[in-house]
Amino acid sequence: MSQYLVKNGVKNLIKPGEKLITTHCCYCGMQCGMHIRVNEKSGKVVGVEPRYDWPVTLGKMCPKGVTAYQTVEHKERILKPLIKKNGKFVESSWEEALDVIEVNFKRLQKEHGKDSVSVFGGVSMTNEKCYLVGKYARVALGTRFIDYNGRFCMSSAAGGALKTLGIDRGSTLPWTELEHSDCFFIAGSNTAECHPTSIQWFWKAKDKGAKLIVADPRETPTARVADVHLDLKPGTDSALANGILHLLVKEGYVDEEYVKERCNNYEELIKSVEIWTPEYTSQITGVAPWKITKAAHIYGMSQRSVVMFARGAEQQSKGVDNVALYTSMALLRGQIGKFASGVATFTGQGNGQGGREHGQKSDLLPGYRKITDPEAVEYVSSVWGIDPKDMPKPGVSAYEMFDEIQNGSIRAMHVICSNPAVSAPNVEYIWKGFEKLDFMVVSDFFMSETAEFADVVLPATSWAEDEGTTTNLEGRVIRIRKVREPLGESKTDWEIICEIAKRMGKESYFPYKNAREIFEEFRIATKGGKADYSGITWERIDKEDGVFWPCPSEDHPGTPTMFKEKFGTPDGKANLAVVDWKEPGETVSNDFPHILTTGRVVFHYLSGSQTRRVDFLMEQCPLPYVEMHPELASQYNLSNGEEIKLITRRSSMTLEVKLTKAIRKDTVFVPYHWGKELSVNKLTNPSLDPTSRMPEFKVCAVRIEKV
Ligand SMILES: Nc1nc2c(c(=O)[nH]1)N[C@H]1C(S)=C(S)[C@@H](COP(=O)(O)OP(=O)(O)OC[C@H]3O[C@@H](n4cnc5c(=O)[nH]c(N)nc54)[C@H](O)[C@@H]3O)O[C@H]1N2
Ligand SMILES: Nc1nc2c(c(=O)[nH]1)N[C@H]1C(S)=C(S)[C@@H](COP(=O)(O)OP(=O)(O)OC[C@H]3O[C@@H](n4cnc5c(=O)[nH]c(N)nc54)[C@H](O)[C@@H]3O)O[C@H]1N2
Ligand code: SF4
Ligand SMILES: [Mo]
Repeated sequence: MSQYLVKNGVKNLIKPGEKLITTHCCYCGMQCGMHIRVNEKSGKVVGVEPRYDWPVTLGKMCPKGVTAYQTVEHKERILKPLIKKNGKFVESSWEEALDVIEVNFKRLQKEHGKDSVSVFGGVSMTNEKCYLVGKYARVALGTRFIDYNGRFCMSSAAGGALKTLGIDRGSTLPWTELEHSDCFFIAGSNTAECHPTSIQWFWKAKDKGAKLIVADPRETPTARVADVHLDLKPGTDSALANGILHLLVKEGYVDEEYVKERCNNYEELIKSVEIWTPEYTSQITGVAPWKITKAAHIYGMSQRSVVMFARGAEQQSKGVDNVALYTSMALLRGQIGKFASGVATFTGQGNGQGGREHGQKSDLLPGYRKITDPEAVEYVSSVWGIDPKDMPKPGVSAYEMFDEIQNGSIRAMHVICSNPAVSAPNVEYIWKGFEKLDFMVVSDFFMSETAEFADVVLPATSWAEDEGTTTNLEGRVIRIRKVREPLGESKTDWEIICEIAKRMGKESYFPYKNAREIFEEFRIATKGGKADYSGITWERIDKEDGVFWPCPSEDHPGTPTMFKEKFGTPDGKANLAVVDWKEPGETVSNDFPHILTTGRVVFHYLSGSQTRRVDFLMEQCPLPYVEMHPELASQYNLSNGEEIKLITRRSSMTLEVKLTKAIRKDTVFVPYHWGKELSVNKLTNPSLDPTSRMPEFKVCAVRIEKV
């Protein structure tokens, strides 16, 4: 007799000798629902089945997701702690590795103060772990220097949302409503490659007549099917958005009543967009005036529209301005807080939303509380059982920590769940920083390019070996299940933190026996904060297919739609953005005449540390390349597949040319999923957004040389 796992009425066949564990994909913010196939006898992960009844992704998965299970039992998994001796890693016991960490952390803190030890976190971890990383830095190490990879990811989206709406919940509406929208304005998102399982919702809406507008310097697969493709020059989003706002105002598309009741700054906005005629906007953005007008008309006439953006618009030295201006389009149209309409950023990493709310950021405490707010410090200190006076001050952003290494303030770093040796901008500076550190620890399950710099590498468990929660791109808190026992001697990130805390004499503050206990403390720590999870229980998540925060009590239904009545600002009103366009951190010149932008391909994930270890994905996309328009290539007499040198003000690298008409003639694009000499971040500009401290991954000036 065949056996089935039945979920929400959907029957999933269980193969003989196997069991199915229901969880979510470890990679992007879509957090696709899946069942992992486990051999009952060996306990090993053997495959994956999509989860058709998961309401957000309905059984769809992408090439990364369907192969993610192969990383769990991968032969390159780190199974024992490693200590570098005479330049070579040697396997050690946990005792020995923890001894080395204890001695070095204590020595450095004694000689140079508590802040000399820093933490660099990541958000491919559960909420429980992300929360604990923040507490680890503040309580176990007592350092102000903590930041995380989300600084390179969601910080501008967060900054823009806080400025305009007062709360940073990535999406103001649930994804399941998208099929009822009649217009999508998508800026700087390669949706089909980076959030592939979203596309089904756009198709459903399109089948009912919805319109699609895409702003991207490249004709991505999503731009190709758009009604209007706004092929803007990289770094000109705030000009484009001002141009659209100008037309919304001039041509009577503003929902005057909504704006009057719910928004500030309308008069100022009218003045500020005055100069942004289609012709002037075109001069700055390079987009034809008729396209700008057509986009404004389509967007202006739609009744249930969603403005969406991703890193294309956000990873700029004015990412916050861009987000605030795009968000203002939705505000002028009165679209936020209503059914099937609103604004959304495409959250990047699996727990990019939850991971940014609970204290890995240099200035945040759990529940989106500010570490500079005495009341917040008071509250969180009481939950943690520490004296508020002992709460460290705010630190600095991810890239700026490397300045602190150079000036001698930071002497040690513990990198948990990130690979900045590939993914940080101006990466040769990062390499120098790692070399300069007196002591470096990395927690990872693979020997990443960052781990290679470490003195001690601790074997963390993968996503499949622990349970907990994540928060998907909608703001829906969901359950991650333990699929198998930890491989080798690997330990979960929270166990590792508890071990080090014990060595630092802070054992009593980290008494957890399981992830569930951390979750229960975390609920209390978030209570009353902007990101309030206190009403969410693991049981509710199971029963309700996830719960949307804020959810302040167990009888509160959660908040799928944000800002129905008021915004999260002190006066409850949204702040329309009144900002002009600014040049990118660096502009083209005779020496560096073209624009370089960077990003992703469907087959790889971030620094590639995981996906470069999956054969199928490497067969599809083994190496980085430069996308270039044939007309630009002809200036240099280049043909497809030829090697060229890309040179920026920081460094140079050699890459193959991939000719395509699907990119602007003044711009080249390189995917960033490779390390060392293949890392395009050797070239990128670390110019930072003044508020979000987001680096400008999306725009720098480049020269091309034939080799
Ligand atoms: N396949 C895959 N999927 C992923 C990831 C991955 O690594 N691989 N990573 C996940 C994570 S963490 C993230 S953050 C997201 C990222 O998701 P996206 O932001 O969609 O991905 P990117 O490729 O970084 O950039 C998106 C687009 O921005 C465009 N762009 C470049 N410069 C500009 C500009 O100045 N303005 C505008 N409007 N557009 C510009 C690029 O041409 C590109 O098509 O994806 C998530 N999903
Ligand atoms: N040029 C350029 N650079 C970029 C970007 C760009 O668009 N262009 N995008 C930026 C963005 S949006 C992002 S999000 C960053 C991401 O940059 P990274 O943080 O470097 O991304 P990952 O490759 O996910 O690195 C995570 C590491 O942690 C390990 N890991 C995974 N899960 C766990 C876990 O649960 N515990 C532990 N301990 N380890 C784990 C993985 O094996 C991997 O080595 O890159 C940024 N860099
Ligand atoms: S990478 Fe993203 S879209 Fe692909 S399967 Fe995983 S969660 Fe889904
Ligand atoms: Mo990201």
